[in-house]
Amino acid sequence: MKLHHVPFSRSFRVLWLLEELGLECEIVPYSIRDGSLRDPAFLAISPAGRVPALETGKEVLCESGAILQHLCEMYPEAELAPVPGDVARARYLELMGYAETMASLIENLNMQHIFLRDPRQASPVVIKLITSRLGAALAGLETRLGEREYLLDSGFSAADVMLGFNLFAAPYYVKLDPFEALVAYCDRLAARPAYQSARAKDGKQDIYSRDFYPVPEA
Ligand SMILES: N[C@@H](CCC(=O)N[C@@H](CS)C(=O)NCC(=O)O)C(=O)O
Repeated sequence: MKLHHVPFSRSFRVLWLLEELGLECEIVPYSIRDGSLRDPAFLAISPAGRVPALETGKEVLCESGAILQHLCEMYPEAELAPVPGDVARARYLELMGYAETMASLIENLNMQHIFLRDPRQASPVVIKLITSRLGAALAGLETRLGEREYLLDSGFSAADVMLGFNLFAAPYYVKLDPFEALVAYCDRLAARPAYQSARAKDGKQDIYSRDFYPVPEA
């Protein structure tokens, strides 16, 4: 398999799940800054110019949630996704979708704080609104996690990979300290050997140059 990958982006979810499954893949690295995601050769692989894109040997797949789900179905013995009919399935599907609700907020904040060519075009009002929505999404996750070790009662799953990835990016915009369950959960995720080997393969991120981006004064 071949993973088209930007360090510290959603393609990390695929890298991490592959490690959880003990599967090898070749990593093709890109930068989000150098135009390589708009290169016609990459657009032929990923028409929207987004990562992840995974070449499985049979087909090319985009969309991190779909890729994770597909891999879980290809390797059911790993039990990383509740199968149809399992009582945990509905919550699992909800959490997989929730992860993208949250990731799209982070992506919008990345755009406002970091990627606008002219930073004067950023809108403090929009940043305030999106940051508050991200805080609300984190609060919802804190409630879901409660006393649980992982998001599903059945234990670690691909939903933890989807949402866990977000939790390492969200603190650039919202401090996690008030979310005690999430802070402990992040520590648990970071201690997983598969997470650590995925981080070792991830590459150096060139998205964030500061530890925290506060909401600017309106
Ligand atoms: N819903 C898609 C979103 C993919 C996506 O937007 N990836 C970002 C990186 S996190 C990207 O490739 N951005 C490049 C761009 O927008 O130019 C997924 O989960 O794979």
